[in-house]
Amino acid sequence: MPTGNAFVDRWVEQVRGLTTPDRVVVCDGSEAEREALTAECLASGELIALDQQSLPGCVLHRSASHDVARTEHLTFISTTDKDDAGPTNNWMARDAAHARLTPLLRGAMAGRTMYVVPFLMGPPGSRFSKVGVEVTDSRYVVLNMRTMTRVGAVALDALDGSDDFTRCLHAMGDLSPERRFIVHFPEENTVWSIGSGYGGNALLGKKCLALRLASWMARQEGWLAEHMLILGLRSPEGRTYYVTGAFPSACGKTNLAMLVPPESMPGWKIWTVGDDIAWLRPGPDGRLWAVNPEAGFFGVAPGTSHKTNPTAFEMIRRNTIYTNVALRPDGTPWWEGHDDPAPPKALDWQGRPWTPASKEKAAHPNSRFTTPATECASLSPEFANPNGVPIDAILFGARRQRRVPLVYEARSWQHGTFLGATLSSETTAAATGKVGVLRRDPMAMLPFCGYNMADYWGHWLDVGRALTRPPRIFRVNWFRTGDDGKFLWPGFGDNLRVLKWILERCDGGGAAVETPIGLVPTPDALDRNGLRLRAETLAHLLRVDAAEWVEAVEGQEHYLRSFGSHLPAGIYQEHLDLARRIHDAVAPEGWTR
Ligand code: GTP
Ligand code: SPV
Ligand code: MN
Repeated sequence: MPTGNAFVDRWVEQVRGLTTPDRVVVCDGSEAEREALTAECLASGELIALDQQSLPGCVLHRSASHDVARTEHLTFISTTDKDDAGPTNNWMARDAAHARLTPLLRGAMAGRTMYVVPFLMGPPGSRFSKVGVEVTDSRYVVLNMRTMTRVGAVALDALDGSDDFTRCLHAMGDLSPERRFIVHFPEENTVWSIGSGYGGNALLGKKCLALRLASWMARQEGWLAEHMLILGLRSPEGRTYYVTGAFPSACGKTNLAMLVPPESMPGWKIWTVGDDIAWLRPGPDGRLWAVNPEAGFFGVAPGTSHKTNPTAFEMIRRNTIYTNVALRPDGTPWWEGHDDPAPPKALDWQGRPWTPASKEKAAHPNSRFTTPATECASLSPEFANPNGVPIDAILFGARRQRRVPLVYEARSWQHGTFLGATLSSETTAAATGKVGVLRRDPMAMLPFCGYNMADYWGHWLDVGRALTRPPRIFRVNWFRTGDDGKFLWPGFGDNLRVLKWILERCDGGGAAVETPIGLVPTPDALDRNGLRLRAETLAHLLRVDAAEWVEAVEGQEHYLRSFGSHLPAGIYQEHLDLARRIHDAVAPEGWTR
């Protein structure tokens, strides 16, 4: 069945010859297609129906038990020159990648159906948008792609007969991590993924195209592809602002993007533009403009409740694919951090009997929901605006139990780029490996930058130079803990208090104090109306203890130097300036360098 695009058809033929499926189906994105695929999945057991009375259109998927998160050690950038991938990426020579993956792909779809999914990332008719075609032998992947991207004629129309599309080849293989590879070929605008059905490994429009390959294209074309939420805010005075935020995986983007203002802050209105990926371009007005290339949300289920994120909680009651959550006897899902107490009995994420006495979690910590953006009550009217939205502020956020204050402002675009470049965060369940380990995650892009990280920082500085009205840049941390290990800041809706100060700063107001690391709000500058927080706690949240930064700065020196000649001078200069300010702050009186 041809797509009508000769380049697509020729590539699909090649893939068919290699993977030898029994059948080839070109997806059109129609409702009938969704119904048919869902029915097949329900019959095969790939999906389990949930209670359709309370959760219309909702289904549950259980993945293989060792295929539940991104596998960063099996993710590669394959370029001619190793230096182009840089020291933070796994690199595979092109020939070596072909030699390793071709045997795994050969005959990989025998006895199965190969689905051809033409998809558009970004709004139709937008100069931001990019086309991909994913070929996959997983119906679950097709159903997820239909929610997360714009599938069918809308993509082929955007392609308009050209060969300007990302070739996304996905095969389930035997799901063994021994034979799992996610390889990106930026020079050929191609991704090969085999051996995983998990979101970031298998929905190739998302992290593979929209971040790794897009970041490569963006460098060439003068824009930025970022792991960022996009949020709109209207103040009680009626001014509208847009903010983006780069936080590492499972560090709060979806929650911030759907923030519900606390009752004590009446008059604020919040809109969700995106929760995971932003494509940013300098506009003719010298401002930075953003679109969300996705069409749905692939969000973390645990911790999602009426209390924490009512917008998401309501949104996932319809047309949602749940992956690896627990199942209650009444056909409804449950997870840790749900409003309902633990059910007396349930099936855990692997389908095994579970009770509150069980040692293991009922839902996988990286269990997810896949929901169309159109189900989100706070979806911005500008969501599909081909021009995007103009950005006032950029946030870099991460999980940091210690040292990093609730919020501080960069002095300039270059200083802000430095704050992003030196971002570190405690690891989460979104990727396989140990949770809670502090690691560098520059711009929250460590796992997603498709080229040399230091060149990427240089590109940030270049983009900044193309802006006459650049967004202001801030560092935020909702996750500082007290001596008892508990979060000091209430987070979620109350994060609006921090955003309010940020927007005041953008308008030239908002009281701040200079510290060696940047500008921190005075305690009174934060709106505390209705907030029950002890003065000592707030002081702790805002504290910058220069002595604690001495060690951090030493580690940074080593880290930045590891990028060698690729390190932009401006970034190193910011490091030297920080080191000097920290030194001056801790040096005893009369002590000179
Ligand atoms: P990815 O989809 O993996 O990129 O993650 P994300 O950045 O969108 O993370 P998400 O908003 O889904 O949050 C992940 C976890 O952090 C959830 O369990 C949330 O409940 C929790 N979380 C989010 N915001 C806050 C906050 O302000 N404070 C606290 N304490 N936890 C938060
Ligand atoms: C993340 O891990 O940052 C996610 C989920 O947003 S995934 O699409 O699997 O990468
Ligand atoms: Mn993400």
